Amino acid sequence: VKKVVALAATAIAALLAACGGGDSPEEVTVKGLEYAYEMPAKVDGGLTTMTFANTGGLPHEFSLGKLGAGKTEKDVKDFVAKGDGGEPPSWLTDVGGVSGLSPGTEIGITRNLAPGNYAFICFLPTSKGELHAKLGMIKGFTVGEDAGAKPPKADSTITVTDGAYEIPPLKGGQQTIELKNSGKKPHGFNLLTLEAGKTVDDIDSWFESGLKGKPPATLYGTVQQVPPGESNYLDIDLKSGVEYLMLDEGNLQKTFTVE
Ligand SMILES: [Cu+2]
Repeated sequence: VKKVVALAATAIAALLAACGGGDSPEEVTVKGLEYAYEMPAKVDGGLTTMTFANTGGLPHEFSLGKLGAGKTEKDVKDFVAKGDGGEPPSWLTDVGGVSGLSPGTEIGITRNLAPGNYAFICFLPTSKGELHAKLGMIKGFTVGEDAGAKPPKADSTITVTDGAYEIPPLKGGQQTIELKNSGKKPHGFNLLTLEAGKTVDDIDSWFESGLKGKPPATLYGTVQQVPPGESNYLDIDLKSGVEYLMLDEGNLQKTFTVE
């Protein structure tokens, strides 16, 4: 009997190790809809897992700005309300959030966040050309001290260098993918699927038109910017047999078909 108990204890220890130990990151959900974000006012610092869900009927993005000392959501709202298209103020730093997510899509991102005040901002336009941000899609939140969470265990790794994406064979289903930037510059990991016969140029035209008409792609957001030498972790349900496209602001791109 003792031996069985010992074996069970070993199995549990192995299982915990496989899950990244007892220090898995805090999980919070950030919903985007017309025209608001729904999320907690405070999250853990260090590695945090955010589930991004577009629960609305239009595409939404989750651009992330870190605010300087003493700045709050109201300061971001005042800046956006001015709407002069000028450079962002020095106290607002773009730290790369999640790019456009199509309605009904959901992904998770685990990343490191330093303590301080932040804001999600949606710069996508309505069909009338108004920024969603001006209609309410600005949400300030506070990141606390580093809670010491450990990175999740990734099922596979997508690496970007300054010249290309390296994407291993990927299987369908819910999984965790490490998004690793081995380059010397920041790089994005924008994931999408194109509609039949559509190209990246059609996506550019669609954005330039203010997202008018039938979308040429389904957008899975992912991350706008991973700093050099760092990793983010993507939780996603990949569909077998589907061709996906990974984009970095149009400079780097790679298609891959899920097994
Ligand atoms: Cu939006």
